[in-house]
Amino acid sequence: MIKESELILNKDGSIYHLHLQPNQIADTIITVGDPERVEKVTKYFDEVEFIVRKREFHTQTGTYKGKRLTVISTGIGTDNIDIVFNEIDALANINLKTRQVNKKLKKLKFIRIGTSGAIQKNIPINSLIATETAIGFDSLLHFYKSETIQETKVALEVYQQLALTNSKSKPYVVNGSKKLLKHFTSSGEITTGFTATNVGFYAPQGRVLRAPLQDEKFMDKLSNFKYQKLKITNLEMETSGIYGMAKLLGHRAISLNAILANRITGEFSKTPEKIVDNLIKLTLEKLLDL
Ligand code: R1P
Repeated sequence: MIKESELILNKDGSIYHLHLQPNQIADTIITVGDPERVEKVTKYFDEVEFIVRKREFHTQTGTYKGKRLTVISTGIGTDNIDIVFNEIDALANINLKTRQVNKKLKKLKFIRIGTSGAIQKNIPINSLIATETAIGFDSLLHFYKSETIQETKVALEVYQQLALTNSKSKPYVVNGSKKLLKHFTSSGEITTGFTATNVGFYAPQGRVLRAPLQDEKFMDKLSNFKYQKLKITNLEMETSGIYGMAKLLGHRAISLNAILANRITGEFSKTPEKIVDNLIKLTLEKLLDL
């Protein structure tokens, strides 16, 4: 039995941060960063069963062309991913009344519809990338017993080649679902990528407004990193956590990125809403035959 202090429920029996009940989540879950993006997905639904909002977590469950889907905003960062994945998994796999883990575990599908910046010159803005492998410069996964789900060889290579001076935590590397990757990339609109995740938007992604960087070469090292055929394609703030938590808990996940910026050429999309909308429509259609 999981203690009240560990599995926290609200007065209405819903899970602590997300404020959701077990029957309110579908088996396929779309995660978005921005709470405002939830409606940009569900406006294409046949119907929305309900809307729940708490902090940065905005959830809507409904059907798209007859398929039941949940769309949830995670806010920014892998710290939020820790909460969203543990609480959604609890809704699916823990009996909240008896506080016991269910004997038969559900395997959910998670699809991130996110935005990101490319770190290779040849990746155009307004293109779409599905992450095959994620490298986490955040430390989330290190707090879980997770060695067996990590790609430790690649992580060691990153650690050695980058010779990080700006982080005390070692990077970790996790793969997404091969099946979902194939499904989303087979028709060619979305290319395959190797995504780096970090803990902030400015210095952790090499941006300087006024505060100087501890390691000015960090971005160069990231974009020049090479392991066999792997080059890091893009940088954002959630994918490593999503892949790590999904794998740990026995779910499938894929991260789809609308490339809004190219950090090497310095360009930013003139039509960010349009490219995100394209990714939303493409994702919804592709989910129908999954
Ligand atoms: C930063 O602006 C945010 O945008 C990206 C980053 O991962 C970070 O969450 O993704 P989303 O647009 O999905 O939030």
